This record gives sequence, C-alpha cells and structure tokens, in this order.
Amino acid sequence: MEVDEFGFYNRLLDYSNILFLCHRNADPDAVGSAYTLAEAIGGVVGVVDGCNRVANMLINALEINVVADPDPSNYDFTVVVDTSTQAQLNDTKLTKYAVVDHHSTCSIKDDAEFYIHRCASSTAEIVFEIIKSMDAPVMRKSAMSLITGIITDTGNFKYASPQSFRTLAEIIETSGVEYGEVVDILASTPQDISMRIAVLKAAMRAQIQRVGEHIIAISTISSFGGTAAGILTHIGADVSFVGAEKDGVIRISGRARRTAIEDGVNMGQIMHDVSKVYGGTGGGHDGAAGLDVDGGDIQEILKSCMDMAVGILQRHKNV
Ligand SMILES: [Mn+2]
Repeated sequence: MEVDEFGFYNRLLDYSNILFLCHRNADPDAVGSAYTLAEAIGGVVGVVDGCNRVANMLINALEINVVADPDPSNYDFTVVVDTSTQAQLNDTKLTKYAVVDHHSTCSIKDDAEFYIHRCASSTAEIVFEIIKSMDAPVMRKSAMSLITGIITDTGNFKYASPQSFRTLAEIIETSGVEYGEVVDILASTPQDISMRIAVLKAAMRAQIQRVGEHIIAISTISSFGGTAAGILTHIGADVSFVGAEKDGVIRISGRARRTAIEDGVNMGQIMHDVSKVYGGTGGGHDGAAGLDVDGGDIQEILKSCMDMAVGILQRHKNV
C-alpha cells in the first residue's frame, strides 16, 4: 500500500525494534537516509555486503553505528531504504517490511506492507519530507548525512532537480549545518592508505598522449582502478583508462571529462567496442565505464582504448 510521509511515520510508530536496511555496497544516500530515519523514529542501520568508499567516509566522520549483514528476523520490522530490487539485498530474507525509494522502477515495494516511492533525485529528499511531517527537528548529523546523500546521488548536482536545491536549502536553514562542512567531509583524503598509494602509483605510471587541446592518459594499478581513473581526470587528463589485473582477469576503468564527451568520446561505447576485440564484456555511461577481459596483455588492451579515444578526438578535430 502506498502511503504519504505522515502515514509512513505513523505506521512505523507501531513497531519498537526497527531495522533500517540499505542496499548492498551502500552509498551515502542509503546510509544517510537510513541513519536519519533511525535517529528520528528509533532503530538501527543495517548494511548488506558493506558500503562504498564515500559511505564509509561518512560513517567514520559522523561516527554512525551500522550492523553488518543483519538478519531481519531479529527485528520487529524492516524498512528497506533506497533499494528497488531484492537482488540488491543479496540473500537477505525479508518478512514484514516497508520501502522508501526513489529509483524509477521499484519491484521490492510489491510485497511491502506499505511504501513511499517517488521519482526524486535522492532518497534523502524523501526522508527529509518524512522528518518534516513528523515536526521533528533535523539534528546536525542527520542533516549532514542527508546533504551528503543529495550531493552524491545527484553527481554533485549535475542531475539535481529544482527540488533537490530547495530541499538542500531547507535542510541548511533548519539544521544550521553549513554546506561547506559537508563538502569538507567529502573532500577529505581517502583514509585507506593502500588506496592513496595506488592512486599515486597510477599517476606516476601514467602515459599520456595529446590530441589538440585534449590529453588522454593510461595507467596500471593493482586495485582501485575506478578511483584512480577518476583522479587522473581531476589532475589534467580529459580521458583516462586505468587497468588492473586480478586472478587472470584484466579490468579497465575509464573516465572522461565533459570536454571530451562533447567532442564525441563515449566511454561506454569505447569499453564495449574494445572488450569485443578481446572477447570480454564492457560498457557503462558516457563519462564512466569499464571492461573485463579474461587474460591477455594489459598494456595492449590499454593501448587499444587509448587509440580509440585518440581516433575519435582526431576525427572531431579535423571536421
Ligand atoms: Mn539513492
């Protein structure tokens, strides 16, 4: 049954021991939304199969308690947060549960006792409306976690709706949290030293090629390829490809800046095309994509990626 914000909160009052459960590899929108609901209504935050890097940073910075891989049968009721399919919860067995989600399709709500499903830019925006309907104050830590959820789910506001900005402004106004405080948490250096070493090595080993005003970089690393590729585009590359090899599988992560995308680079397409050449799989978005190949020469595959990007940018330059 679909309910409104007040109905959602009102129904949860019937339960005392509530699990607010995030999807696997939980992101800040999931963790921030679950944490805010748990603080306001009472309950605990659960995560399935860990959290992503930024969510872990948020958990550390705000000292949020999370239960890893919880069993919903140990709780009176479960609220599934920012999750649209059962697959996103792995094998977690749900019995009585509610859903709050913002993804365009949401199948997990079909068996829920009640749910709120809106096409917002983030679940955090919906959660803020729930808190408002309760007439509850927005605590500092909750406000910071909701703002983090909005920032990350909207890709630093690239995909934000006018409502995202309105909600953000309202959270800032009512909680007294400054936007800069949250940006500082997000900008803080990754705490994982192995990641910092990996990213620096990727920068050290980078080979670059220039096409007109564009720079394409390739590099290798043993893990954190996606992060490293992203950072290479922050420090000067317009297009980057970072390869990592693990257990005989070669994985290439690619990132492109808007400047390169506007000139015809589509990372998803490049990854798809290159992966086919080597009998692997690949794809993704315009600006971020990846491929996996079973075995092969990592340098050769990286070179193919670079050649394809160079070709696209050269053709664009010549027209
Ligand atoms: Mn989300």
